[in-house]
Amino acid sequence: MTGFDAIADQLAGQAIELPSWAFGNSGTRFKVFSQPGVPRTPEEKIADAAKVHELTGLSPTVALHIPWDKVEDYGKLAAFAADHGVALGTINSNTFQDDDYKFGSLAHFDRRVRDKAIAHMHECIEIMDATGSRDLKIWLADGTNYPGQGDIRSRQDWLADSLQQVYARIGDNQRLVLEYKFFEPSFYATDVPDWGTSYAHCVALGERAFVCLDTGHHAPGTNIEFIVAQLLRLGKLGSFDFNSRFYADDDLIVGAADPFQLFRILFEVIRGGGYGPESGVAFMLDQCHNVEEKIPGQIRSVLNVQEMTARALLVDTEALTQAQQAGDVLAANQIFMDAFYTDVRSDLADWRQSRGLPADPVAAYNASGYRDQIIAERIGGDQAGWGA
Ligand code: AOS
Ligand code: ZN
Ligand code: ZN
Repeated sequence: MTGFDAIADQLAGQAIELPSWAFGNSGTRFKVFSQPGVPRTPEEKIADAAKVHELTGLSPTVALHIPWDKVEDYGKLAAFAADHGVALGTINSNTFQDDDYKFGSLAHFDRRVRDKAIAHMHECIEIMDATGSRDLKIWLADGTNYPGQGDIRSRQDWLADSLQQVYARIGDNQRLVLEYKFFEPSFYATDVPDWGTSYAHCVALGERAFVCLDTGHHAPGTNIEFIVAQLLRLGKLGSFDFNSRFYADDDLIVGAADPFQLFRILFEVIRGGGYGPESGVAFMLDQCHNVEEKIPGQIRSVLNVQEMTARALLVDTEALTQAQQAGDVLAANQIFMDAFYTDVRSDLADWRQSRGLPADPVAAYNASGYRDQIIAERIGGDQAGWGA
């Protein structure tokens, strides 16, 4: 077997977690645009995510965000998700939309505020116990805007201490994943700016702490696939927040701005043993759909990841190693590019049909009647937390 047939089986286990917030109204700091039919409740967000999974077979879990997805009974919410053919995934904490967090949360100079943020993380872990979720994701808005504003060294110590207290409650089958971002909402210094800082804290915490890599959180020109290779080598790559960007944290459809970068990242994921359910590396989307429709936007996103995964699996690694070790620069580059330029779309359409899935999931969504149904049923849809 060669070509697509040789890699087809490896596509079967692919799972890409959808963010509940992708289905709500969202926007920029300039304007939140509302769309008809958007979910009014966490249940309706889950139903939309389940529709994406039904049509693609690619997204068996949904990430929640607390408090945006707050409900009385999380066990019941997990049962609701199961009834719709999906499970609840990563629990995303929120320590950035409260006046108390103006100067930070886990890295704040005031113990009272740190304790409040730690208590929120503990609440998220209790929710994980109820939902059966594995991962607590921590992204911190902590940082400073002006030189001298804060003691950046002490803030690392406060952060380390706070994280320790959060980690102490992480169960044996649970994980803490710490996301980094080098800017925004603080612009002079953020307290977890880069993979190295996240890695240092995770190593200090222990074996159930991992780094979360959001593809939109790096300076332009950063070689993200190198970070992937390094974190996999160190055994500390926990998860991806996939999206794409032209400028900064644009949160656009993954693979839309730079499919070649996505291909290069996925090649290193596969090369480093980070692909597949056993690897412990979670693929998630962290996106908002401000001007395009949300459900087809999510369908397009998971298909983009699948497409670049297929192309990355197609790299002839044996020939590549030979060319690399012979010092044949151009041959090695050509082998790599040959896989990238392989159009796998019709093979993937056949592959989907052979598994009882629609060949074209976006067309199937358009023909499904689901859009009309939710527009008719959902009057007064909620906006996602972003832009709230
Ligand atoms: C913020 O920039 C981060 O990407 C977060 O991962 C995320 O968008 C937010 O915490 C929603 O969960
Ligand atoms: Zn993110
Ligand atoms: Zn982000």
